[in-house]
Amino acid sequence: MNPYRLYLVTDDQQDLETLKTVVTGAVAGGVTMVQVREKHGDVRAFIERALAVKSILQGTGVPLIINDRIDVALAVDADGVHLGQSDMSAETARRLIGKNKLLGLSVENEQQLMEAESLPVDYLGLSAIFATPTKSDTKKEWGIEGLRYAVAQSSFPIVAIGGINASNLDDIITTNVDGVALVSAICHAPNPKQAAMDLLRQIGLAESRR
Ligand code: TZP
Ligand code: MG
Repeated sequence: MNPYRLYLVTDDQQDLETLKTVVTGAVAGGVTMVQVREKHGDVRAFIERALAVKSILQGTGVPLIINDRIDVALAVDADGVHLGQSDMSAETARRLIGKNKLLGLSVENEQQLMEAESLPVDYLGLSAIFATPTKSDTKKEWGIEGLRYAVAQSSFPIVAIGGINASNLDDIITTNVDGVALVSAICHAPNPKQAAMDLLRQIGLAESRR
């Protein structure tokens, strides 16, 4: 199974109970990977939230990925880590987590996309496809044509992130991208399970047309 197909990234603005409700629903709805992303809390809170998500994912086959922090990933024995360009280098991260864990890297421009070719990563996150209120420090947006170019150029699986929702998902899928990562389209949906089911159905239909 392609683990990147529908990749939930958690919203660090949501409290622990909401986080658990969202992840439980999203997993029931079929998300294929979950990243715990924390930008404001302290490391103890990060670990607590990661462990809560880990226990929801237990036995589902859905991998748990930790954003930015190798120490948190190791502490909770996550399935992988997702690095940004200003986090620890991919080489160092790989040495610390070993070869059996997933390592993702965000790339924000063409130069980073090319440099990633020689790095020991498993997949790339194309950040950001569209401007999004969820992350205010994104630089330029790849757009659909930038995403199409990156998918064609890269030898790694590509995950699109940033501003993706039902209204632009069909266009995203036409680029042959390996997966989509979303925060608000699932975390802020009135029913995260239904949202995940609807998004997966839409992905399946769009894939069958490409
Ligand atoms: N990295 C690039 S954009 C983004 C991250 C974490 C936020 C995506 O959130 P949303 O709500 O799916 O646009
Ligand atoms: Mg990061």
